[in-house]
Amino acid sequence: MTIPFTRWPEAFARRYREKGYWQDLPLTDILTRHAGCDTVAIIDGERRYTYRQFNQAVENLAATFQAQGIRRGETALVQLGNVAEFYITFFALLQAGIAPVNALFSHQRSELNAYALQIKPALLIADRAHACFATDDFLNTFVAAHCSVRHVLLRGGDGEYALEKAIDRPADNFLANPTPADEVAFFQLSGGSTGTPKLIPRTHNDYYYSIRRSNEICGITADTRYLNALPAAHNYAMSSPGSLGVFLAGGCVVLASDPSATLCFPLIEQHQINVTSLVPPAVSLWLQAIAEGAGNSQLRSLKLLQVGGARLSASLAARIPAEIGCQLQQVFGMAEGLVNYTALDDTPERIINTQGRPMCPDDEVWVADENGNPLPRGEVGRLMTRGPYTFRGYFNSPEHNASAFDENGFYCSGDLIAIDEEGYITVQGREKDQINRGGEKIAAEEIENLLLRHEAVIHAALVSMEDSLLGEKSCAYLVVKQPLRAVEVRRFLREQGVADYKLPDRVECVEALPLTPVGKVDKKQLRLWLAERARG
Ligand code: AMP
Ligand code: DBH
Repeated sequence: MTIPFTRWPEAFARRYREKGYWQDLPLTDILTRHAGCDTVAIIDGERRYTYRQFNQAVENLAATFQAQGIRRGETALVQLGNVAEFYITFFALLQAGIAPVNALFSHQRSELNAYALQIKPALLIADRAHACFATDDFLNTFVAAHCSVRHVLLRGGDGEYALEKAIDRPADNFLANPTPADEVAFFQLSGGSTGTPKLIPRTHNDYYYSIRRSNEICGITADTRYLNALPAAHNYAMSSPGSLGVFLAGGCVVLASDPSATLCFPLIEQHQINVTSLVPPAVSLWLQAIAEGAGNSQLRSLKLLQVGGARLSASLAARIPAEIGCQLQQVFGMAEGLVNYTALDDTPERIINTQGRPMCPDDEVWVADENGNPLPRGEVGRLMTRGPYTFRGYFNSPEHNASAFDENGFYCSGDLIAIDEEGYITVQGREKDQINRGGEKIAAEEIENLLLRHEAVIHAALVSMEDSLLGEKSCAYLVVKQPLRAVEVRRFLREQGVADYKLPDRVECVEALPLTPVGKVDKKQLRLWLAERARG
């Protein structure tokens, strides 16, 4: 059984192999290469796993999957937070050739159902600590609705359902059986701009390259002590270079459940963390905590702070070296592939003002005008890209792919960028119908569709509004049959089972939505209204 996906054309695959980007190794090699190593790989609260223990745990769990009769080429839906079991499960599934979708821990019923509908998982792995799985109600409904699901393992569960038990049970008969390196290893999540959350097939070859190259650029070694405070399942925290990069180098990953200063500062001091990654709002909160008295003395070991996921203002960027006392690296990436970094030896001016350069010499990036024609260097337009770790199509989405890619296989990310003479990119805006709420992406259409399910809602449009901390928040413009309060709207959406970060921060009921000349909702006009209101 193989998972269907859009492959790179043969000539590209050959070139990517010849140039050494694709090495035909499974992602599990990241771990098995350290199988005999007794240094600490993961610190999760009081728990520590050496690489040897980590490998053993992975083998035990993979053997369970095999004993359960789950075959290579099947899929799993996984929802685990920032816990050691997230990585153990990830590698165990890959060892058994099972491709996971790693839902974010903030996701709820709506997202979980949407993913399951697409991949038809044989296996569900989740956490009793998550509201959806605290009782069996949703679990029973989910298993009844998705008849592909044959097995369930729950962290914090009991009896045959216990994930921990499967991890501790010594493996007999385990035989590594990952999918071939040029097949799908797992699915990454797209922030999306469409009604249903989209899945991104990632192969061993392309993802392994992305991680290996990130390590070179970011200087990750066996001495790296990385604090993972972003959602573990997020592409940034997994691969840029993220925890997988640190495992590849044989370093140590310390887990934090959130990026708050109160949690992270003591962890940095206690574990002598030297690298971590944040989104811009977390940087603001760290700077505020330092200014309000925490100081930066707990952060002395920190050498490198990566910031990405959303636009970092130059003024915030400039404060990092002085006030946090470490080097800044900007990261502009996407779960679809392309990752850009400022280099560690770039000038401060570059590091503060740009989002870096594509990490691979064979990343092809250009800027298109609205008709798809190339623009001269320096001009602002649509980001178009293809390369050895940029996907060629969303899973099972021929219609959306037809508009997301041009005829030469270039992916249009929906970002508006400019590229300077030296190839440095600045992100100038966005064309896709998405809200970037401090790095958490909201597809407007997904929420609009849910809002339209409300009996009082006639029309709905979700737009971004400026926010000093998060960069953007969301506002729902509604045309309604009877007045609706924001709390009612949020409660309704919560009942539909969507993640909290997708709930509108503000709700405006209006007589009618403004339309463009062709009759589409004029979101530019709505954002203008919001800006005018904000100015008072
Ligand atoms: P996703 O498709 O959910 O992986 O989100 C990727 C998107 O996040 C990019 O296309 C950008 O819109 C945004 N993004 C990521 N990093 C940055 C950054 N450093 N600056 C501005 N936008 C960013
Ligand atoms: O926002 C992102 O998706 C992102 C940001 C930085 C990403 O996927 C990445 C680095 O790899």
